[in-house]
Amino acid sequence: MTAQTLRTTCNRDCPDACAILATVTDGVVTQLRGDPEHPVTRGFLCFRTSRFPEMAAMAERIGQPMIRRHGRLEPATWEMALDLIAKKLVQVRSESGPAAIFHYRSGGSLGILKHLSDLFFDQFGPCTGKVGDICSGAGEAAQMHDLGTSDSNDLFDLHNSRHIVLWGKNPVVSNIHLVPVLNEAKARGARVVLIDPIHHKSASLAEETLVPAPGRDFELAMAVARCVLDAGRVDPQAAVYCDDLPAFRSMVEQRSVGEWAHLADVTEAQARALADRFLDGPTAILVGWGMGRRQRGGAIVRALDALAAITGNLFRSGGGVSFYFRRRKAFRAFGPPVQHPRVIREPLLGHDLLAAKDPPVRVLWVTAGNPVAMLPDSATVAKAIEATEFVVVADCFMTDTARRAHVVLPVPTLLEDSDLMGAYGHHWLGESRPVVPMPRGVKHEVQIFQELARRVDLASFPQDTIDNLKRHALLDVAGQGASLESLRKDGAVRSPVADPLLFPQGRVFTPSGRVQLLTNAPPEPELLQPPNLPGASAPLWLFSNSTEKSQASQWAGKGLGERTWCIVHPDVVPGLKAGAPVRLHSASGSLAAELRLDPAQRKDVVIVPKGGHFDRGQSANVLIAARATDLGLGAAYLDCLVRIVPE
Ligand SMILES: Nc1nc2c(c(=O)[nH]1)N[C@H]1C(S)=C(S)[C@@H](COP(=O)(O)OP(=O)(O)OC[C@H]3O[C@@H](n4cnc5c(=O)[nH]c(N)nc54)[C@H](O)[C@@H]3O)O[C@H]1N2
Ligand SMILES: Nc1nc2c(c(=O)[nH]1)N[C@H]1C(S)=C(S)[C@@H](COP(=O)(O)OP(=O)(O)OC[C@H]3O[C@@H](n4cnc5c(=O)[nH]c(N)nc54)[C@H](O)[C@@H]3O)O[C@H]1N2
Ligand code: SF4
Ligand SMILES: [Mo]
Repeated sequence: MTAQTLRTTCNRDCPDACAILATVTDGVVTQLRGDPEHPVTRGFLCFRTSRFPEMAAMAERIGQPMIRRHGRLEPATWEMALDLIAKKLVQVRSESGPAAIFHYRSGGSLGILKHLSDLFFDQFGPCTGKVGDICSGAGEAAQMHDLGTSDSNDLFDLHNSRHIVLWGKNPVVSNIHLVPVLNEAKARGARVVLIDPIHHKSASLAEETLVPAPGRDFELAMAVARCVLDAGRVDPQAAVYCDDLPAFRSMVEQRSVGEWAHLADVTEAQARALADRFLDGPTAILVGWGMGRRQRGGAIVRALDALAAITGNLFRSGGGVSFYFRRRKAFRAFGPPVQHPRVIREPLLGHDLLAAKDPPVRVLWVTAGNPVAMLPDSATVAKAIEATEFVVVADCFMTDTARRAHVVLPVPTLLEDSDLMGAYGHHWLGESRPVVPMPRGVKHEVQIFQELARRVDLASFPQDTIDNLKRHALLDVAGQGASLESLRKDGAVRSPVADPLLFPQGRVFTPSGRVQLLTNAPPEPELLQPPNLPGASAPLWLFSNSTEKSQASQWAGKGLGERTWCIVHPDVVPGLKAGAPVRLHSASGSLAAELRLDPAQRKDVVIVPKGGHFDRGQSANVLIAARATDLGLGAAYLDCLVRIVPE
């Protein structure tokens, strides 16, 4: 028996980008551990990756290309699959123009080489592309507008915080390597507060938890701002580094602290205590993802930017308003920004795909995503994909989307991949390298596009080796300690282009150099009422939150039996017992679930897991209407009302 330890970097859509140590015994991965030397990974991995081999064994791995014949997907050779695709791409481009081809890439792997698929379709077309970002669109757009960037101070600057506000964030589940940093900050005296309408595991990290009404964070931020204004404690420099302070002030002064707090469904005392934190030493806001996934999501994040600015916390060590770490900043792009002849809005993908005319979308290429399960209004997404003439899906596993493809192309898993990774939860860069070879029938995506490029005579598409493509991506930072060789030697390197403090000069990166404060309260969200069937509960806000054991739709559903589950306060469904079969109804659809009860939850919410599979009847997205956020074309997943009916 020969055991070796090999290194790689996790490529999942997760803030942590962990450094993995894989023990490989006789060619088989026998253990996955976090690298103890990596400053953020610290020797541990999450459940879903430490158990990867057994989870992968349960999922339906795609081991060779498949082509649909007579309505069924059947095994095929790479020659056949790539010849067929090349012929179709060229034919559709010449008959209908490149806009008839739509390339959709999601975050199944965050490797930078995955962007070569964008380059291929740009050079071949340019083709139709997606706009918006269902994940972080609203929050990023808000910060770009206010601050000219969406990035963060160094993660370990949290050691200098007096208060840390986890605003709509559940690190124990979805950003687990933040937890040790929070614990260290606490040991140095930091005090953590959590603001979330849902009671979850991260409450154990906080000395205080605020449980506002869903989507009312704007009002809560206004209550805090009003306390700061009334106390005359606005940072004396704020008028210099912010635009529109007087207009911001008049917006805040439209209501009293008590009125704003009432709208947010917190007590006035809670709002005042939160304001006191912002005025008591450096306070960092860690902005989570949930409240940005609402129609007012952009305005909510803008309100948090404003709070950090007026309280003087934006530029201070231990402060800041951190939503994202710019994970691609260190990497040189493979081509100029893509100019699409037409765009499909990601949050409205089903609708836009069906509505596309002159030309219609005839070819759809999906990579690193499962839009049928994960985009809002899944039923329409499924219908639109089924109505498309030719669909190619590149994935490692059989998904709801792959099942609807005409050609399925198998790609490596995170243990077989070779790529470069930045992180959106810290500033370290890492390399992923195969710890086991990919199965014989599988191809690296770069190789797929290189082979296709040769078939469609795309001479400009890079035919370099993967290592050389990595070297290209690192050209701007290689001379500053982040060469491919250093990444290999050291396991991970801190990005040389990330300053310890995001705004070291005390100026933001907007065109005026000043923070753009929001000046108007956002309009009320439009909520679609669920049908009031006999025996139905009152309308409840639907939360479809991350769960520890699954990554979006990957591994979701395993061990769930026939039904997914939903959690409510017992008073929501008087007389019903845990385990009872129920059905959730929204204005868009219905979902069967098993009831779970939790007296710690608000009485106006219901929680289901994010990521349930569509074909198993477990996707929360059948309930969720496709609507965009106010900024950044995010998806308003969480502005969804449902009622529960016993089955
Ligand atoms: N285990 C696991 N980890 C993951 C993922 C996963 O699927 N599983 N997904 C990854 C991805 S794609 C991303 S983008 C990230 C983040 O992944 P997300 O799926 O966004 O993470 P969640 O943990 O669901 O965090 C959202 C939080 O926002 C809260 N929230 C919702 N609405 C509101 C509101 O109106 N106000 C406030 N204050 N809070 C609100 C929710 O209750 C929840 O606690 O995590 C990544 N990490
Ligand atoms: N209801 C609800 N819906 C949500 C959310 C929510 O909170 N609630 N969260 C949203 C968020 S934050 C996100 S980011 C999206 C996530 O949505 P998706 O990005 O569609 O997420 P996954 O289901 O993880 O699909 C990724 C796919 O990529 C595949 N994959 C893995 N590695 C590779 C690779 O190297 N190459 C290729 N080609 N494929 C690979 C995986 O097997 C998987 O099938 O879902 C969104 N949808
Ligand atoms: S999914 Fe996230 S937490 Fe888990 S190993 Fe990968 S990067 Fe780390
Ligand atoms: Mo995401």
